[in-house]
Amino acid sequence: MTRPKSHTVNGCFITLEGSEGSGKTTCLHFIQQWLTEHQYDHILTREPGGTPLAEQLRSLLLQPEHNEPVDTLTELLMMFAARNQHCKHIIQPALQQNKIVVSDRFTDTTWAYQGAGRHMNTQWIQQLETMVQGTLRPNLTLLLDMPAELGLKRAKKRGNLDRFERETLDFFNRVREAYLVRAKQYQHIYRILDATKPLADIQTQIQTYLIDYFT
Ligand code: T5A
Repeated sequence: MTRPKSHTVNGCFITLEGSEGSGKTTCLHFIQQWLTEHQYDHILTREPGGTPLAEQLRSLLLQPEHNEPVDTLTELLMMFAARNQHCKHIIQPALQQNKIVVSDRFTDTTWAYQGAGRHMNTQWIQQLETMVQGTLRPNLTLLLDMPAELGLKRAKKRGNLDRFERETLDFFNRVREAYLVRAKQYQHIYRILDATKPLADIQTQIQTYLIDYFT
């Protein structure tokens, strides 16, 4: 299959964002299929995670039970420790090789979950973002937006809730609101998708955004 139009990609960073169960992982596979069909050199990755060490941090972060309370600053630092490994070993090298990097979550999740959800000091997030990423920011962020109740219902269907999925509805309402505020603030990067729609409709919309971006 040929590309929609002749286009050279000089490295491009796409992120998928949204609350629990909004369909990010499902959409990631659709994007992979689309990029493969159109012969774009790409990698798929996720946060927290993406490298062996970052994946170990992910397991610790998602593990529901610990023998001590997880302090919110510890959580924030672990997210950025994992991100640092991810940026240095996966994202930046791939972008330098002019690949398209598609990540299931990135720092916008931190702004929404730790910033709004946990009420963490946003200056700390800002400082860590600069320290870890320098100027690295997504070129395109697809936000799967839906009422928090619906996403949690989908996530709960799978059973075995992780540490975040056990949070309150208020927490996830704050997360959703923070995403929508960021989408407004960074309109040139964000594209909002209605995650309550049937998957086929969402995929059509994603395809439109991808064609729009790459052509
Ligand atoms: N975290 C992460 C932070 O707090 N700070 C950070 O900085 C970072 C990076 C990671 C957790 O870590 C937190 C946030 C998260 O809580 P995760 O597994 O990456 O965990 O994120 P989750 O949101 O928990 O992932 P989920 O798998 O729950 O949700 P997805 O990927 O959004 O949803 P998906 O695709 O698995 O779909 C869920 C179900 O819905 C169905 C699917 O088939 C599936 O069964 N579905 C649909 N059903 C109907 N209509 C549609 N349109 C559908 N789309 C999907």
